Amino acid sequence: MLLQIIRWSIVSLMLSASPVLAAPPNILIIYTDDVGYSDVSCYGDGHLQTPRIDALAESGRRFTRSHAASATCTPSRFSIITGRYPFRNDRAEILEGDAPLLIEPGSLTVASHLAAAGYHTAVIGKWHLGLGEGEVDWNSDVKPGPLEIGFDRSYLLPATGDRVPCVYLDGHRVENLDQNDPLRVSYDGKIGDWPTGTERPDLLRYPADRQHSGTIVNGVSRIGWQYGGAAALWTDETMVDRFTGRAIEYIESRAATNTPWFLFFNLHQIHVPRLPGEQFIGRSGLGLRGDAMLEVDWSVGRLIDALERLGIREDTLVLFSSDNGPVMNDGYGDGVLRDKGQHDPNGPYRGGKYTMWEAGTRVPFIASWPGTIEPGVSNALMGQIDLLATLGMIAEAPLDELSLAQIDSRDHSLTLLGDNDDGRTTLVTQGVQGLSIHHKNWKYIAANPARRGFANHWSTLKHNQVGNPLWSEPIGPGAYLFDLLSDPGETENLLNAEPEVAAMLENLLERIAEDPRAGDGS
Ligand code: NG6
Ligand code: CA
Repeated sequence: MLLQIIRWSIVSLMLSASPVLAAPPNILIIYTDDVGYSDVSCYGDGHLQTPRIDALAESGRRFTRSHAASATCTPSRFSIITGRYPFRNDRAEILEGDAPLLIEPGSLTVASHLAAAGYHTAVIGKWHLGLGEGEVDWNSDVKPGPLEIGFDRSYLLPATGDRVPCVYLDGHRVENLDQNDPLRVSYDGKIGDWPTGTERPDLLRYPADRQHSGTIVNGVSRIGWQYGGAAALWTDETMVDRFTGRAIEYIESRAATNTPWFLFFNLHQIHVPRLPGEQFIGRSGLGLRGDAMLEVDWSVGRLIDALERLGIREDTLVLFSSDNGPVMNDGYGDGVLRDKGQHDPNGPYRGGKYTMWEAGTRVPFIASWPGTIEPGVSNALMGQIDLLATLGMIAEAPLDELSLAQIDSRDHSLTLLGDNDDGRTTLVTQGVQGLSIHHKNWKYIAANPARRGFANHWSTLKHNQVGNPLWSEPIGPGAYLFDLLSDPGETENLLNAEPEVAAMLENLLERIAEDPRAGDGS
């Protein structure tokens, strides 16, 4: 820690003659949805090409051993924003579209911390961290939300694309809402007279499972029921363009000021429903999922072009990652399994979204800051959990000891910026069935997850009736131990061969669950 502080003080001193470079960088996090390890071509198998993301990686540091905090969205986002492992909050599970805000206003967040350090802060895109305090009235101010936990600006998709309400939220207000056509939302049962997927399958572009057979919007039935707010409905096909446009407008508006900015940019691609813009349909040759990935690449390219056009590329740290691993069938019969060709989004890793297998959380992670980060590849163990402390350090606002004692986030700025290759020694991740822990070359998947309150989402997910095979591979009831160095595909369970290691990791996991200070500071 001390070292980092000294490092930054020296950098500030050395650069004090050059105000542009001396300033902490702008920070852009491009956070994608359900993008697997191998969906980006510089991590991949060559079947799906993402040239603009590859170029970003070539301009910076590409991490091969980096993990989201969880194999699903809400918990991963929770951990980026709060710096706390999601299992510390009982509600940090996949939220419905009318769930209350998960993060306490006034608590430490990456946005509030960077704001206190002098940053202007914004979140654009998918939120899925709840809004309001329960019983949200979508026709008046929807709050508390991001603006109450440290963001200065917000433009959101409230939950997921497959959940109602299918509207954008601009600050506290539903965008384009006609007050004479009030928006109503329910997760308890049908409301209003808009048709549902169950009633009118003939209106659907593609079939849906029971869970996704609620209100039909734009030819797709969603989870939950919505009625009213017709003028405010989104069009899925223009969502990426809409978010990217809003992000560029935000960056342009901030470029005119002297204040650094932080933009948490959350694309909904390539989550279901996969409805990419017309110009991408058929372009990947790998079905809608591949086409959606090309749209992600296009969005990344537009953002980088904007930074270059504004002359702030070298003043901006750009991070690219995903909230969890890949999934094929996730509620809709959109043909992606049939159309995927030779492309394997997992790379060499087992499992996928929802699971504690490696592909559940091991995702692409790229850090690019031309002129500061030397291009290269790092095999250091990294976790999104560390972004709060790491970005705090990069913003020249290291977290104090009191905050660090209460959260799991730790400063790994030296590894992020390429000054060392240390990363973490220990990292906890989770899937819907429970917790796992990485420690050096080992990975331990804990047994009996129910004891940690994960008795879970599994029951809902089982109802997924669309297509085969299953959405991903469930974990068996017992514990697992793998040596990822020799067995990255998690094929050989060493639990019985290495009982001391397993006991040590079970114990370490228990201690971290009790107290963040037992987690990894190195
Ligand atoms: C699940 C949905 C799935 C997806 C997921 C959230 C069912 C059967 N499945 O509950 O389709 O919406 O939630 O994905 O309802 S995430 O990436 O936002 O975590
Ligand atoms: Ca996701």
